[in-house]
Amino acid sequence: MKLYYKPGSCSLFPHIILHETRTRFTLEKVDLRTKKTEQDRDYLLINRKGLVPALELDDGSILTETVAIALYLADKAPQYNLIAPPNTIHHYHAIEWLNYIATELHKSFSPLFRPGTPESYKDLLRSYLEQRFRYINEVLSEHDCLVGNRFGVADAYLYTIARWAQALKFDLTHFPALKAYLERIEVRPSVEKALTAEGLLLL
Ligand SMILES: N[C@@H](CCC(=O)N[C@@H](CS)C(=O)NCC(=O)O)C(=O)O
Repeated sequence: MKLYYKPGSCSLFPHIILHETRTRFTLEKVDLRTKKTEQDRDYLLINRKGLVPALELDDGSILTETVAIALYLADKAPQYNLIAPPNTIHHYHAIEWLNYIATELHKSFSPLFRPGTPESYKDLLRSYLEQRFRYINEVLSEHDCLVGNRFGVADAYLYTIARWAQALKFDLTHFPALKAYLERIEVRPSVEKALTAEGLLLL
């Protein structure tokens, strides 16, 4: 398999899951501005959406969308227990978190990285995101992980997106349980390997 990625972007989430599931894969970096890959290929011919991540499967087909890729990898390697089996309530709680992170966090962060976003809208987004982090901090002050007290797909997604809070200088000192959680996740070998491959620093 091959993961098309941009360092530090949401593609870090499936990158972590590739390591968690001991999947054999290669990486190809994408310049999202020029839509060229590091092998000088037109990325729009690989993923017409022009977004990372994209996963090239061994049959050459392409799977896109962070959550779909992560669930595909987790389902292919159930022995690593990255999501509870279907028909258990923990399975649906994992999906509940994935959806929350995608819609409430991921897509609220995106405009903060765009140079054209008006400052007043950025302020609104920052306070919206802080409310979400307050809720997550409350949950994590009672639980070590998001679902069933074991690391799973939702934790890899939350770690990936919460890194952006650090990059954008959100003050996480108000959220000690979240901070401690991110530090616990960061020392997982899968996370360390993905960060190293993407040239990223620890939080
Ligand atoms: N719904 C997509 C969103 C992916 C996404 O937002 N990717 C960003 C990086 S985190 C991107 O490629 N942005 C490039 C652009 O907006 O041109 C998913 O979950 O995979």
